[in-house]
Amino acid sequence: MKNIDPYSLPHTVPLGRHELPPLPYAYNALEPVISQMTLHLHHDIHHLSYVEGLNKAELALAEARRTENYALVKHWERELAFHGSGHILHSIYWTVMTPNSTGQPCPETLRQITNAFGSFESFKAQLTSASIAVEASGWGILAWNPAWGRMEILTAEKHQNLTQWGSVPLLVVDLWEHAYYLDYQSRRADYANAWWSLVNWLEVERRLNLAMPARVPLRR
Ligand code: MN3
Repeated sequence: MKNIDPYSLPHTVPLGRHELPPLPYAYNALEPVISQMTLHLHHDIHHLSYVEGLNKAELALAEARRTENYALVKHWERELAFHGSGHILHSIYWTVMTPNSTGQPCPETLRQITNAFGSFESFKAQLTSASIAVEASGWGILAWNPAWGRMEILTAEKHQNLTQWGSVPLLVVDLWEHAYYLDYQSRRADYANAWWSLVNWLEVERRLNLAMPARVPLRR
């Protein structure tokens, strides 16, 4: 397998080089709904700490690969997911707000909302209820599910839950006990190592080619 230099790939955010995107409006633009003080703290301090934490995690994992020392891999994968999801979700949050809202969805959005939820009113009621009910570091999310070809309302109770929102799975390995226990019992590592001989790399390549054009860069 050839060595990939992430610094030379176009359209790639190099490892450890995520940046805080500026707000697309003035800090006082969303008043009185959201105050200038809130936006300053939320954007300049909270979002920045996600960006810094993400960069730190990426560089720590690069160092782990270089030194082949994975002793802290669980910690850094958690950091990667927590800060990565925080950076992605906040970047989207800023851009889906505006002081000049038209107050109603555009035609295709409305068509998809109606298709998925029956009506705009039902959609709004479900998203509002779900957002109010969500616990902890939570988000209400309207998402496009490419597997089913329609919108879905989802919530993230802990936005890290070991994912980065918007990522498209290319290759997955099931590590629930039901996947290996009859064959390997408690020897999960044996299963995880043996599993590699089963991978359908042609399918992974097909999924990669479908996913790559779908890249939606975070606005700057
Ligand atoms: Mn926040």
